[in-house]
Amino acid sequence: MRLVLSATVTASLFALGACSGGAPAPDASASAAAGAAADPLAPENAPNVSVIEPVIKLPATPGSPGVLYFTIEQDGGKPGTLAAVYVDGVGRAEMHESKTEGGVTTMNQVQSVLFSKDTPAQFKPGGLHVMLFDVSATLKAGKEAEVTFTLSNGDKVSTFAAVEEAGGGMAGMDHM
Ligand SMILES: [Cu+2]
Repeated sequence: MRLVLSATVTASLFALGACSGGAPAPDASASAAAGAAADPLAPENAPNVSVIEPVIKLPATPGSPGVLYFTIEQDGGKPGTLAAVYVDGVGRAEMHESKTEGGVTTMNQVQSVLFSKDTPAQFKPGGLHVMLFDVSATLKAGKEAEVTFTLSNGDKVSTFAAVEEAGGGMAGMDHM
């Protein structure tokens, strides 16, 4: 199954089915973002955007997905829109949202997530999370992996996430 992802950022949540889709990674070729000509030693991180406590949970079993949790907030200025996440050593990272209704938990892919100073976006168990497919064996517990967050305006924020063992539970389901 191939999911066709619209490039239109509507800040809506799109229900694109569960995690089993074999969709290719969204086009991440926009790495040549404009305005990157400043001090080469300075990080090119977007101003006023903070990523707090990024943590990668490794797959419970090899080949199953891992998951990334964090909180992202805008410290000032206009609210931001998170549009894509890239994790070094991971084949594909998708933003998902878990919901439980009537005892049934479903997980949908989301295309963008709004965040602001007053309303940070919290990616945590039971809600928003970033699902990590094709996790390389180079990611090991106790180490760090570089994570890059791309906003809808092209700004990026790069940081390092702690890598931890899976929390147990059913393979690939423990993040729900
Ligand atoms: Cu998921």
